[in-house]
Amino acid sequence: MQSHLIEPHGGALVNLIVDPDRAAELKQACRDYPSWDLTERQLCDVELLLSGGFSPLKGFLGEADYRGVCEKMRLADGTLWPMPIMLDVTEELAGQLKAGAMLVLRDLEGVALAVMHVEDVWRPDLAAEAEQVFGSTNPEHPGVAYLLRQTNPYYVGGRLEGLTPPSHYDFAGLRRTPAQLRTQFAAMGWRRIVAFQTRNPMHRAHQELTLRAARNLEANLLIHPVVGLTKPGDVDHYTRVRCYQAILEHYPRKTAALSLLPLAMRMGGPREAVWHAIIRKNHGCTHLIVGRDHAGPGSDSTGKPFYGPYEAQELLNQHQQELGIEMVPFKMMVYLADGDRYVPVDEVPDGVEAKSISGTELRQRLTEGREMPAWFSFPEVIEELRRTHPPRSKRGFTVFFTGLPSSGKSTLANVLMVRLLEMGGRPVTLLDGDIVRRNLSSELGFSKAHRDLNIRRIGFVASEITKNGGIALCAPIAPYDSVRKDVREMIEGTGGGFVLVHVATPVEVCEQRDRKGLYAKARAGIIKEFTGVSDPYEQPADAELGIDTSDLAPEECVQEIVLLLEKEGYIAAE
Ligand code: PPS
Repeated sequence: MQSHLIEPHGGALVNLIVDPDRAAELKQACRDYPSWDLTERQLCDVELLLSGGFSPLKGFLGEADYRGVCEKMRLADGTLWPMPIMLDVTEELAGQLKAGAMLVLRDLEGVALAVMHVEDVWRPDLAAEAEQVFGSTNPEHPGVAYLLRQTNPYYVGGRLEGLTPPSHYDFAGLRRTPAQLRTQFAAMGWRRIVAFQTRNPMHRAHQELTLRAARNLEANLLIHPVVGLTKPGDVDHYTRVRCYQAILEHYPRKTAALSLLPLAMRMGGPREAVWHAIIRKNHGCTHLIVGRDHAGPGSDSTGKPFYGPYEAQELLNQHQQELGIEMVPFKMMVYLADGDRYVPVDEVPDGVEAKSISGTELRQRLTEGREMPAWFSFPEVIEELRRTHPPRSKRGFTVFFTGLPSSGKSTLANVLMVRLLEMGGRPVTLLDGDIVRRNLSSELGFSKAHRDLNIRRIGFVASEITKNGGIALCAPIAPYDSVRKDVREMIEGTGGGFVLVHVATPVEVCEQRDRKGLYAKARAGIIKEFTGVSDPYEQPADAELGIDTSDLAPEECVQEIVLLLEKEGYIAAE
């Protein structure tokens, strides 16, 4: 029944899940084997190894295959394979393993997913790998950053026997393995299938483009979005899947299908495009749409793109004959008001104005709660995006006060809390220095390590509050710049706002106030490591606002903060 479908890469679809008897035998034996808790990236890789999405691979690469892939994009037997699929482990575990050992691979909850027959254990040169695979060692490239900062120092290669695929509780009905998709295609009589790879929400331009591709090729369409790991900062997959489900209704009936791919992208541009083609071939697709800067990480901080806009198309073009899956190259689609239609950018008639909205502009419009033109997207898609990306005035935010003891942090935080509660709308939580020390950090002292830990705890709680749409007001001393920056990153990463207020009252004024009598004790040497007297305070250079409370009433200071929050859109008229 499946004979009319395209052959998998290497000729046969790999299925590493063993039969129940062997699984029972292995599970018993697992108790005596060393085990490894898979990282998120490794979990994605294991899933596609077990299901045959990475056919012909039968496990994580050994050293000879690894070298071949890095240097020549080929496995040791000559098969084209562009991306190293590696199991990186700690030095400690590597020390317990040698060829012939068995290693249990477990998911985040400790469930044994597979057993590896260890063939190779070695320490790779990760910088050299970055250069060979990504053409760069610049950590602004997310694939490079992962290699240089998050990858464990040893690689272990070997064949896998799969016990069970990783479990997913989200959109289970939409996650189809290569075998399931192939069965589905065969049952529907689909033989020419064009795949669309995406990590973004789809709008009208994408729908027009995929429709065109399918029509021109007289093929069916598989929308095959990545829901494993994509580029940091991307729209979460829950939102995206709801958008894809909505857009599916805009294709002629029974011509398009949606399936989710648990891939961990590397943002490897050209090599990644070849990899994507192999994966789609394994899933039964005959064609893959490849656009401008396919799977590219964009540009570095100097504005230089990591890859040329059509480099991915060029590399795949060189290999498509060998692979047998065809590339459908496409240019960016733009909107022509005249005729209410989308055309490829190189087909825009002279003198006609073409429109498009970039991802950055879309995010900006959502943040500001601005209107979205009907030509750009479908109302259901916009509604989904608005639900998860409300305007700033409806998102959570944190105001983080920092300053010397007795500088006025707590007073300002308390007055600001009252003002925000009077306005209403969002819940407000005060994480004052003393309150936190009593409830969250009662065992901590005032060494640098303890202060940093204290601030990280405050940052964690504030980021949870912010993520869930609330307002967190933090008022610790937070004397160290680097941990303040980490907290900013953590909170901004939730999509909420972060406003750093430096309460810059001079130390002489603070000491004169000495509300708790602690400066006096510090001068007398009774309290050690006292900020401003015998311990450092690093002035922030990145504060959104600096306030010297020496000659201002608290209400006046807070008014400045409120005005800033209004200006930045955190608070707005209903
Ligand atoms: S930190 O550095 O951010 O962890 O400090 P924080 O948790 O905000 O400190 C809270 C209050 O502890 C009192 N206190 C001290 N401060 C600084 N240094 C030393 N050694 C110290 N010992 C006790 C101090 O009153 C801080 O409160 P504020 O409101 O800043 O005066």
